[in-house]
Amino acid sequence: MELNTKLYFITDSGNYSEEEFLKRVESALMGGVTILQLREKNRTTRQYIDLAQKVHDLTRKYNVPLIIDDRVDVMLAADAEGVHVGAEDMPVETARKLIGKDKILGATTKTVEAARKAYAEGADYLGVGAIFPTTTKVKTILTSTETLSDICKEVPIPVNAIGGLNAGNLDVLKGIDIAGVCAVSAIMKADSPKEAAEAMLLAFEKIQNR
Ligand code: TZP
Ligand code: MG
Repeated sequence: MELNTKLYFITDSGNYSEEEFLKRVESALMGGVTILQLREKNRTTRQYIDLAQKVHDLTRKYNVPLIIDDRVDVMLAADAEGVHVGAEDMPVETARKLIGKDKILGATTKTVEAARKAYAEGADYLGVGAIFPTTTKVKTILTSTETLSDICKEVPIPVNAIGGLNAGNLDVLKGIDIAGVCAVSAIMKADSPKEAAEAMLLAFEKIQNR
C-alpha cells in the first residue's frame, strides 16, 4: 500500500459508541483521508485488537493504510499496515526490528536531533508538533514552525505537521516542505467527518500550490 500522508486522520473513540465511532471513521474515509491511525489509550489489549480488526475492514475497503498507535502487538494481531511510536513508546530501532522492513513505521519527533535519529533507526515518516495547542488528550509541548521547517530539510522522509490543525489554520504551514497534515478533533468531532476531511484536503492543497 502506498504511503501518502497528505491527510493523516488519527482517531479517538472516547466519546462515541462503537457503532457511531465506526460510522465516523467510514465517513472520514469517504472524505479522502489518505492514512488512518487508530489511537486508543483506555482499552484492554483484547478490546484494542478487536477494534483494530473492525477499523481495518473499513480502511481496506478504501485502500487506506491503517497505523496502530504505540502497540506493535496490536498491529501484528490485526495485520495492520504499520505502527506509530512516540518518545515514551518503544524505541524506533526496536520497533523496526520487530515489525520487519515492509511494515510502515512512524515516529513523533520534536527536535531536529530526534528526527535525524528516528530516520536513521528506520522510521518511514515523522509527525511533528504540536503546532497549535490541542484539546486532544496527549502529553506534548508546542513545536515551532521553524523547527518543523528545519526537520523537513534534515530528513528525506515524509514529515507531517500535527496539533490543533484544521481547514482554517493551515496558512502558518505555507512554504514549509511538509508531506501532509494530521488531525484528530477537526475530523473526529466534526458534524460531518467526510466534509471536514474534504475541506482539510482542499486547504492543504492550497498551501502546497503556493
Ligand atoms: N501529538 C501531538 S499533538 C496531538 C498528538 C497525538 C494531538 C492532535 O490532536 P488535534 O485534535 O488534531 O489537535
Ligand atoms: Mg504514543
